[in-house]
Amino acid sequence: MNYHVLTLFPEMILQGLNTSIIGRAIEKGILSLEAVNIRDYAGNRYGKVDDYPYGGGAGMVMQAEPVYAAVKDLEERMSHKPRVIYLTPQGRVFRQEMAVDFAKEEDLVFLCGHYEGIDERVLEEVVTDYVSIGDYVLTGGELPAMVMIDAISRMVPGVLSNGESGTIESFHDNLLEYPQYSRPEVWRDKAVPPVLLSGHHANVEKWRREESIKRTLERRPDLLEDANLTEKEKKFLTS
Ligand code: 6GU
Repeated sequence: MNYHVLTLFPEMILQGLNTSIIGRAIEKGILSLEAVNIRDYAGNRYGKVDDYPYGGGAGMVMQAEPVYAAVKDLEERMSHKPRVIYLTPQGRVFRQEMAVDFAKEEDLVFLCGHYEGIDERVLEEVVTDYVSIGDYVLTGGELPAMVMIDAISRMVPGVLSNGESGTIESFHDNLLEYPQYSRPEVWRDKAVPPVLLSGHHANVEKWRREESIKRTLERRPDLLEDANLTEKEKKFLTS
């Protein structure tokens, strides 16, 4: 997976993603990360890439041509047309299924806007996916791009060490993860649920499934509509 991030703040992307699991995957060559400074395509000596909005109003708008030139320059170096993701609160809200889908791509281009956004005309020309990370407003697309890159990367084969941990966890099947416990067996008078010490694998699995469903009902009931529950589990929920 090769990530290409178009931004006015390349150092933010490079610093934010060179640690921990993602940094290791880049070192191993499973992922690559390139941050392109849109300012390098300004076409003037000052690196100015924004101007006042037509029709008036507050703030500045990022102009079409520098963004267009940066995207075209990237595309010329590729043998196929990549998906170009524009980070915007007006996009489809990012979910785990989308991370799984994006992880199948060879290249992904992230376009980060700032100020009051980017001239609509270049968005119409180059953007394939409009994505938001939730219903609140941020100052730019860099943090959302980093959030998406983190979530997508852990779905790329070889990035996580334990092959299991990419699927058996929160949002697999639209259920939240079951609670986890480690040593000691008793901590401040709180004991680990006995079934986890029983060594009875089937009972452990049954308990975890029930805890997942209970927890989802309590904290994220909205997820249950799309969860894959058995008839018996559905009855348990309505009882
Ligand atoms: Cl993708 N961008 C900005 N600027 N704000 C957001 C967002 C994206 N997603 C939620 N809020």
